[in-house]
Amino acid sequence: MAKLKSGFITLLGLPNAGKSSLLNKLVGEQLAIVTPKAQTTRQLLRGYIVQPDLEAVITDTPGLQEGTTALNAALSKNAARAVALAREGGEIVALMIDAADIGRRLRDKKHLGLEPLKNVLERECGKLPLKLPVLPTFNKADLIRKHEHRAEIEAAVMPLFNELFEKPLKPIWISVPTGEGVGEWLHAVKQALPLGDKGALFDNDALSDQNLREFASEFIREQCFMQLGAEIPYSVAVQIETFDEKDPKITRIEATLHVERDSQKAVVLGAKGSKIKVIGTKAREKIELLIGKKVFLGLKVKVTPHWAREQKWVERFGYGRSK
Ligand SMILES: Nc1nc2c(ncn2[C@@H]2O[C@H](COP(=O)(O)OP(=O)(O)OP(=O)(O)O)[C@@H](O)[C@H]2O)c(=O)[nH]1
Ligand SMILES: [Mg+2]
Repeated sequence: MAKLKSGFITLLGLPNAGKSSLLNKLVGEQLAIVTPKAQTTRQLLRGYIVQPDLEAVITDTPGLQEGTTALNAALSKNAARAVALAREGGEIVALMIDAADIGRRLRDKKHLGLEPLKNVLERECGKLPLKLPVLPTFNKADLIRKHEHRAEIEAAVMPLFNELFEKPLKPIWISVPTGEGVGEWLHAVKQALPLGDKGALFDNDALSDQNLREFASEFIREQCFMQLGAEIPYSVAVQIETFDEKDPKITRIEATLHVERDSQKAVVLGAKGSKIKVIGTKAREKIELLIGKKVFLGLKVKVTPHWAREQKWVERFGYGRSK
């Protein structure tokens, strides 16, 4: 059996660092949803990198954050769980830093704002430093062009890496839009991964059903970000009620959009249902592209008061456990 580098890569970082953007860039498809807002991703999303000498499953995680609601806590727990899983498999974590944000904070003489990384990892993964290969990934390099600024940012952040992980690898600077450093990043990942059998990581079906449901749910949330005002998307939970692939010609998906208040329901529906219609049409088009099949997408909107504060609902919507 042919051998190549093979294994799991977990993308980790604060909200808005650019994890989903990098996943999309690496898999060459717009799988994960990306928005300028923090706390976009809610699911652990897997993508696949297949090259002649590398096969990897790359997991995008929700940004680590302190749990002020059941939802925040569950999302962080999810991401940290991904790290714990990676640790068992001896795989690699890419901890991503928004270098532009650190640059601004240094200039304004503010806190670096990285405490949630330490707090969450310590709480969820046990004693620090973690024995796990970690690749410090400084993203948004396109916004920090000067070499001395990069050096200053790196010097400010690396002590934290050394506190969190036993032996961090050499940091790499990347930019998702320009592609700077992405080849070098992939090379470093390849070096760190073990040799394995070709095809060993994948079942034939590159995207599992579970993953498809999660992508579908995220695509619907993406359209909420695109079509609705600034705050409402954070109050929307998407629950996939039906994902029926029995008919070879059309996949039937039914989903409920839970919002927290009546007033939000009215906004999501729009005048005579016009908003929910656009959300549904656009999300359906993306889901069809992903699964390569026609999709029927039925959406309903329901008020589930304060769902984000209640463990029961957060869990039922598939966003994980907060405890
Ligand atoms: N200039 C620049 N912007 C970037 C880069 N990478 C990502 N972005 C932008 O940063 C914002 C956040 O990107 P996401 O990929 O959604 O970030 P994330 O880490 O997945 O965020 P969460 O899902 O909230 O944890 C988006 O507006 C991206 O377009 C980069 O290399 N350079
Ligand atoms: Mg994301």
